[in-house]
This record gives sequence, C-alpha cells and structure tokens, in this order.
Amino acid sequence: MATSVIVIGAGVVGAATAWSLAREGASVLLLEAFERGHDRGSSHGATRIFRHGYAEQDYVELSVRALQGWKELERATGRTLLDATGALDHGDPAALKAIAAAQDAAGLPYERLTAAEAEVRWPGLRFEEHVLFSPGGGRLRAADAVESLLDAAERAGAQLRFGARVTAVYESGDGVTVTAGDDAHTADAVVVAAGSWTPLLLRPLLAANGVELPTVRVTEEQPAHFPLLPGPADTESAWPSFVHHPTRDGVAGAYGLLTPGEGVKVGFHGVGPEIDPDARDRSIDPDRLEQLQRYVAEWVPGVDATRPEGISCLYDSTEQEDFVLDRVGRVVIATGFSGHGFKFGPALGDVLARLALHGEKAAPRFRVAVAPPGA
Ligand code: PYC
Repeated sequence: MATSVIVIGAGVVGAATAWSLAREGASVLLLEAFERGHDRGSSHGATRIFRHGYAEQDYVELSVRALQGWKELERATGRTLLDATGALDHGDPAALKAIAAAQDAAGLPYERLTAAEAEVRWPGLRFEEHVLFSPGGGRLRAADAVESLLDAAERAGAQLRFGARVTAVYESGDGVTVTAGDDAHTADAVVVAAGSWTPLLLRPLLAANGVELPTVRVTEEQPAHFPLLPGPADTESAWPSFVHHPTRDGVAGAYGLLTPGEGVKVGFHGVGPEIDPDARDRSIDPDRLEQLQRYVAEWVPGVDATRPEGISCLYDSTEQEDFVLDRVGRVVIATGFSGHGFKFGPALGDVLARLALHGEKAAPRFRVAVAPPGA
C-alpha cells in the first residue's frame, strides 16, 4: 500500500512537497488554513528573486537543484515561471568574495564589475563597492509558481483541501493524526510546512520528544513597489534582481527586482517587528515606509521613490537564517525560511518528501537539536 502523508500548508514549500510526494507514489492529503493562493503568509505576490549567489555550499547546491525543479515544473505545466534577468550582488567586499568562492566551487558563472561599470550597464541602480553579476539568476513568477505546483500535485494524485486549519498534530498508535475543525486525519507521516505557523503547531510535540526547535522569529516585513521613471531604466531588460550587502554593522541589507506591471519591488531584509501571525492588520507603517523611500532615493534612481505601494508579508527567521528541515518520529518539520526560501521551492519539496518517505536526512545545517537520552 502507498505511504500516506499529510502536508500542512499550501505555500510554496507545502505545494512543492505535495508535488514531490505524489510523484513518488505517496497518498497525499494537503491541508491549508486559508484559500488557494492566499496572501496571509510568505508565498504571495507576483515575483521573487531566483539566485545562486550564496556563500554557503549547502544553499548553492539547493539552488542548483531548485533550478532543475523549476524547469521541470515549466515543462510539466507548459508555463513560464522563471525569467532569466540575471542577479546582482553588491556591497560588502567580504560577502562578495565568499559568494564568488562558492560559485567557483560549484562551477557557476559570474562576472565582476566595478560600481562605475555596473552603473553604466544598469542605470536604474547605484552600486556600492564591488558588483557580482550572475547570469543564472533571475526572477520567479511567484504566484504562478505556487499555482503550478498545486496544479501539478493535484494532477499527480494529491488531494488538496483549503479552509482546513490544523489545530493539533500528535502521534497516534502507528500513525500521526492531525485535527482540522471537526475532522481528524491519520497518516503514516506529516509534513508541517505552515510557514510562520509551524513553530506554534509543533513546539509542544517536539518539547515532549526532547527536541529543541531553534528560535523562529515571526516578523512582518514591509517592502514596496516603486514605479519606473522615464529614462534609460524604463525597460524590463534594465532590471536584474539585486541584493545589497551592508558594508556597516547595524545597517540592514536590501534587495529588489522588477515586478512587470507593478514597478520595482524593494525591501530591507528581515528588519520588521515581531508579530503574532494571526493578529496582524497588514496596515503599512508610514515611518518604515519613509525609511525605505530614503534608501530607494539614494540607491535606486531608476524609480520614483515618492510613489511607493507598500506590501505586508511574513518572515519566519532563525538566528543564522538557516532553514529547519528535519524529521522527528513521524513528523517532518519545515520552517525558518527567513525570507529567502521561495527560490528553493522544488528542491525543498524534494528534501521534505525524502524525509517523509525514507527518513533521509538533510544536511546537518538544517537539523534540529535532539537532547541525549536521559537529559
Ligand atoms: O532572495 O535572498 C533572497 C531574498 C532576500 C530578501 C528577499 N529575497
């Protein structure tokens, strides 16, 4: 009989996991608290950065796997999901050196430019220190990507239920049971990919098993779209995705990319206040927006910094921004995506499906700490 797996959460990670599991022949039930394609978590919006530009080999490898997965999903659904705009890193020379070394180790191409050279080539941006351009990076069509993953999962046999909020997960006899409203579902394993809600759902069960989930801070982040100004950067080809690595302590990193039809999305990375994900009103904080506008006026001259359209989204961040991908008993844990997880969607689905079906561990960086027996 097929292994049965419940997946909790239909954001990019849950949807990708359901797709991977269903393709492996598992019997899959995906439960999502909100409606299909909802905007309450971390997976909504039209675009996300795709890039290989990490200093850590684990993430570079995951990005290469993810690229294969996105291409496969494009073939399976007939949709374009990844636009090859390239991706830029600029700022802190030490950060760029580490990224370049990791690209070298993985055999991934990149180009080094001075700030002055880069400003000629991408006139919508200003650059600090050195610049790395990675032609393999780009822009994911995020909303289409999540829908495509859900579609592919369904076509591979997964059952999807929306408006099914899971309130408890517990091991029961030789299975694991989850409750959602009046319903209880039992399966061989469960993958909890509920983003900012995962720690809330799992902490009691994990604590009872002597497992320490790393601290996951849930914050409300507030990037914004800015319209293009007429001029040399008023064209789609002028906008690779970009990450600005801070050169001074205490200054936030920033990122951005063009969302066709909406303008250039720019945000500070992981600076928002901690919040309860069920108690947020999603209103835009004018002081934080003004701070972002000041950044944009200085570093993104190709857009109109006076006309922002604020966005509210959630980050579930660990201290080192490392993901948590592990299994305890019959429960697979997926959290800590720290605002940079979307790009890895299909690779994460693959890792989580292997954990659920075969207990195959992810790299040590992604594991939880288990107390020794008797501790
Ligand atoms: O791709 O790493 C990323 C990123 C950071 C903030 C938003 N996206």
